[in-house]
Amino acid sequence: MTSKIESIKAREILDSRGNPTVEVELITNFGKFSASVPSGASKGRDEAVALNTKKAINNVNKIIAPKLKGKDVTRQREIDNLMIKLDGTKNKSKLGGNALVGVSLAVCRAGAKANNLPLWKWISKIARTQPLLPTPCILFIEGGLHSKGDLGFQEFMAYFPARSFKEKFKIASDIYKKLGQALKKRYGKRAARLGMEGAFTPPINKTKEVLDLLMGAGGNKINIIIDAAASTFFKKGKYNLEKKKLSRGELLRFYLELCKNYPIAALEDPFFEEDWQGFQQITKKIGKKVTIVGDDLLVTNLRRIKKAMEKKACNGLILKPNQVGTVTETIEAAKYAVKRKWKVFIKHRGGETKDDFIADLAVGLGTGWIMAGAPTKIERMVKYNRLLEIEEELHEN
Ligand code: 2PG
Ligand code: MG
Repeated sequence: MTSKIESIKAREILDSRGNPTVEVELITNFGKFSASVPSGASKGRDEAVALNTKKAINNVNKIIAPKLKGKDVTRQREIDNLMIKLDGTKNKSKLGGNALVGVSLAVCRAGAKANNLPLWKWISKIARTQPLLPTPCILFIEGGLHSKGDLGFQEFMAYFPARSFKEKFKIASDIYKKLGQALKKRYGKRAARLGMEGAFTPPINKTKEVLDLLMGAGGNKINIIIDAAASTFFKKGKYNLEKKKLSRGELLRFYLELCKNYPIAALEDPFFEEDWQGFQQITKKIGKKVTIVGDDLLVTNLRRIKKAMEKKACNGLILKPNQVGTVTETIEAAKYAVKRKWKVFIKHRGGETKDDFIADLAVGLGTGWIMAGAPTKIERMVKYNRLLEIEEELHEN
């Protein structure tokens, strides 16, 4: 049986921030498949362009849909390449990264069904990768653009060693609750305020204070990951942090001290996305011990990943399908990085939907890591819950 696209229709829905976003519905001769598109609050400049939602929807319905009609959904690469060509720009600014990625994810879901495979297995088949359950890096505290407070760094995550995904997730969510209680004791009602991705946003502006609180709740098995999202506090050549204006060298020293005193496993975006020297210096100093991860720096873009490798600017990659626009390009970026011994973290966005594609993506690519926010809000939980389900599927296999 061939598995053909009969029609594609995009519509506007609202994401977790209440902002309009794209949902794609793809109809085939064997069923209906959908996907919805997340969006970032702290975006990298080189990300695939998210067009105004109405424009993106119009591009799916009027330009992409007619071209894909009759195409075989199992030909992911062909379909993605066709969309990339149709768009024709370097950053998907003509049709919109948000238009392309919605269609690409829906096609992938349909391709899995056509092969009667769970999505993660289909992804591992087209990517030629070994499936593996990821370790969840759970979000505990939010600052930066993700909260209303004065905390400079955007995210404080942590992971805990255990034998299964289920256990790792359970330990982390218990600690999340424990931290919540400690914060309530200390700050009362103000501690209940949650950030964009469901983590706590206590009235603290000192990084070290946050780390001490995390250590108190997390115990000695904790491994901390900080997403500084430094582009968001870089202004006029200085890093504005904790009421000080720091030079690159001063910020570097601050990181070195933090890494000396706390069990920090990785630092995401420690410098502004064009501060290549900052990235190079920190990777040289502590890259062997602490993974230096590029998110805004790399935007899941092979061109920037290659540049970062050449410059030895980092040794970890944040992977987000909507930063680049298609499943095929996402797979390429991940494989390129893994092959060169980088750590690859599959990650959600600030604005999310009920779409759980990244859970299957993480397992299918088998890179070992996922970041999907705090264990609270439903748009984050669907990803973790899907991983619990996949863990069972894997054991049954
Ligand atoms: C990040 C992401 C996700 P945003 O910087 O890693 O947490 O944030 O989606 O807001 O760009
Ligand atoms: Mg980031």
